Amino acid sequence: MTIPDKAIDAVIVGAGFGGMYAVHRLRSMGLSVHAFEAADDVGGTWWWNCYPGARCDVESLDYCYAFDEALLHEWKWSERFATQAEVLRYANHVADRYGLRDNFTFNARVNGCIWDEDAHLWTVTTESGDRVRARFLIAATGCLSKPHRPDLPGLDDFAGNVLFTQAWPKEGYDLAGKRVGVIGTGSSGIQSIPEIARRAAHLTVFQRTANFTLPAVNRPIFPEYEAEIRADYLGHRRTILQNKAATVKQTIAESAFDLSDEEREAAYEDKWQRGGAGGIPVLFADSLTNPASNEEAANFVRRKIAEIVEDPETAESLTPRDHPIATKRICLDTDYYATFNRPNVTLVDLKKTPIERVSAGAIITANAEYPLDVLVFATGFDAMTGPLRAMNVRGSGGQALEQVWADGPRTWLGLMVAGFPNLFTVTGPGSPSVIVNMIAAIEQHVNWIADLIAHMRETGQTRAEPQEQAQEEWVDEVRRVAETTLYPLARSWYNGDNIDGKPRMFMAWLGGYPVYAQRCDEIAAAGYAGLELTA
Ligand code: NA7
Repeated sequence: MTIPDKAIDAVIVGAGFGGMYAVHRLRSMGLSVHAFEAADDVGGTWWWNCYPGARCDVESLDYCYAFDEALLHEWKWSERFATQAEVLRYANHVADRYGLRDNFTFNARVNGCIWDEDAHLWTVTTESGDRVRARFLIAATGCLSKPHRPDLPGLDDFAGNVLFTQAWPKEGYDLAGKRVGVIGTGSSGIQSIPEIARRAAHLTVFQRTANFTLPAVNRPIFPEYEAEIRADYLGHRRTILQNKAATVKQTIAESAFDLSDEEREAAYEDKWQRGGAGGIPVLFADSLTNPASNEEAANFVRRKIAEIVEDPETAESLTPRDHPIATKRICLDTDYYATFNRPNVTLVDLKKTPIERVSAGAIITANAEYPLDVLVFATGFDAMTGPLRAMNVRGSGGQALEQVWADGPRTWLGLMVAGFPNLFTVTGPGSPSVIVNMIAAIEQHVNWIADLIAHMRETGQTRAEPQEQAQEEWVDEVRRVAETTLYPLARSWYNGDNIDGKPRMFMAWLGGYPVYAQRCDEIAAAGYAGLELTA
């Protein structure tokens, strides 16, 4: 699309599910919109993260838009947990169906956003020199889109190929006959390791922290279950939106100790056999608040690791002991622990023998050298704040978001930021975002933003900024809710721990989707209490 010369209503950043829906929703209201995307097509995280084994960990029937019932019904998912390729096909289908690409400039990375206080307009520029002026700026930049790539000593000397799960070659990469090293055992590592092990001559996994992962038990969707949902798909959606994670409810009792030892063990076993992420850690409502309850779930998984992994030393290294289960994002896998029984797989426990350096053909640790042809980084992201800070946003009085957030992100509802009028952060820090079904969170945010913009147009307002006091209260509430849980006990990207120098702060709302959505609705119904609306 040609970039408009005249000021438009809204500029949207990102062509993931957030940006796509924002374009559709605002355009349907008759607004003029233009959107930028760094990649060459739609899909966001599903465009970039195309490593072997990449898969959604929310059930397909719930990981989709619900804004159009016809769309819900016409798209058929083939598996319980969709592959990256299938989710990307879905994103493309949506883009085609609603003509969304018409409003996008692709291969355009936003590198500057400046607020003009006199005109009440944002000026947004890209690395390639595009420039748009717009009343509203909608950052749909995703929570996990700025990669974290650790700089290992000697990495530049490595003569083999260096790959990143987050930017896997689109044309694929033939691992056959190769000696591969994977650094990182978060979700991306845990999903890709079994696949890489099947293809490579040898795989060496460099693990810094053992992580909890549960069997996905991926399979075709049971036809009776699908038929039941499709009989009233929107009703099903309304039902799951009443649950904390905006997915199907798994909790069976308030406390792990409401059941006898035998009953509890049987319940964990049942969930383990059925699979899925929302199982074992949320089976009991107190799993993430009561350390003893959490330890029951953690010990169950630890026993499973000991049963599956044949070599006791490898099993022990794979056993997480430094954080409560699910306080680092729980992973879903297919054959992860069993992969370490393969003769072509070696686990290197970096807690015992840290990486010293990389040479032309190997990774060298404190006591061994591991020859490699390919090095894969599955080392995560500068989560939540990284993508927003990278846009170089300057608000009222020229203040930089980077500076304002130097001690951690401060937002109102995870949606807006004091000092940055008319800026909206879809699934921003301080909202449920990564803790819940992301597509549900995206739709709720975009709908709220669209309703506010409609209200401003009706009432002739051109500037919206949260009051400092309202923002501080929200930041405080997010912190207080987090402190009632076990989440702050883990060193994780939820807390900013994975990036050197990043301030420690729990970055998501843990009070659950329904409470959050209700709060947003009440604020809107009260004429946007907490927001300063001016003309
Ligand atoms: P994660 O979950 O942040 O995992 C990154 C992994 O990389 C984790 O095991 C890290 O160990 C490890 N890591 C990071 N830096 C290093 C260095 N320097 N040396 C060794 N190991 C390192 O990212 P993912 O991409 O797997 O998953 C992110 C989300 O994407 C996921 O939760 C899903 O929502 C989708 P650490 O634990 O920090 O010791």
